[in-house]
Amino acid sequence: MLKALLHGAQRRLHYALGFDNSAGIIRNLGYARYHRRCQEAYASRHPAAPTERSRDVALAIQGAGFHLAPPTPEVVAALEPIRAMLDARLDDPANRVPKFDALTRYYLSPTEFDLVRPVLDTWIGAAVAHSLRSDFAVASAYVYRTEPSGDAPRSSWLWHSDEHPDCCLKLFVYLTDTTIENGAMQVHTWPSTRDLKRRGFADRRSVGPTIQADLDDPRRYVVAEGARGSVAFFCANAIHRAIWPKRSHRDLLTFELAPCPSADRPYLAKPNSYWDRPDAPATAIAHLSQIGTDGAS
Ligand SMILES: O=C(O)CCC(=O)C(=O)O
Repeated sequence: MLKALLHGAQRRLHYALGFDNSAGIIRNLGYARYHRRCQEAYASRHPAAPTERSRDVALAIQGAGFHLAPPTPEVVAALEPIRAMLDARLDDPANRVPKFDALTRYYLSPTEFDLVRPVLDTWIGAAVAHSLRSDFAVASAYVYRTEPSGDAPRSSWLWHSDEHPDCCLKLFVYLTDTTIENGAMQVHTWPSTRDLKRRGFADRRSVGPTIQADLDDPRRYVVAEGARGSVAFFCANAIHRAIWPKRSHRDLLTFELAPCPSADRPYLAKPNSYWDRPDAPATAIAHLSQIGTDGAS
């Protein structure tokens, strides 16, 4: 009980200081320092001026923490050659997540990521770089399927913030047409998220009735519906939740991205542990360049 109260107070202090996560003040200053270093390296390479689309995406992410771009022929064409490979991973029962009855998730190997990389090399990568004002590394890439489930909401199915470094971005590339019926994600954009965090939202498992009513108020959140090939750009510290499909299923190709000092968009294949230290990208990049891009040592 005391532990939960202290945890909530600690989170609220971070939010009051203007951070969108509660990873620790020293650590947040480290993330900011690291991001600045990446931005300086990017500026020194004199990147091309942003296109209108990149500028729109950057402004939307900064203002709302979330932007859903409709499908473009370029992204749909980049998905076509990898579709069978991704479907095979999603159809494979070995990739079902044991603690959920209706969730499949598969992290791409470095070799598979190389096949998927052209998706990021479309305007998507330019929009991300412009949003971060830096180049980026791909911390992880995975395919993800949700199907109708009898599970009560828990984990990602409760309103939550991922508590990632503020400079990181998540991307969902829609592999199926996605509506509320097949489990479109729901997101509170920055104004609502920051209001809820400032008023005390801290722990997905312990939410007071007033904040719960505002979390559940459909006038306050966005339902991320879009056709196949849509791209959701998303700061995962914005409060969001997954929804079990009522029928059919929803498939996503997900990328977790972080600023990077080099321009080669390395694939770190490091779910979770990657986020612990702001210097980890530089270390991992040096390591990757020693061992080669297939990850074999
Ligand atoms: O599946 C979804 O719609 C959301 C998943 C989620 O909560 C996350 O990626 O952080």
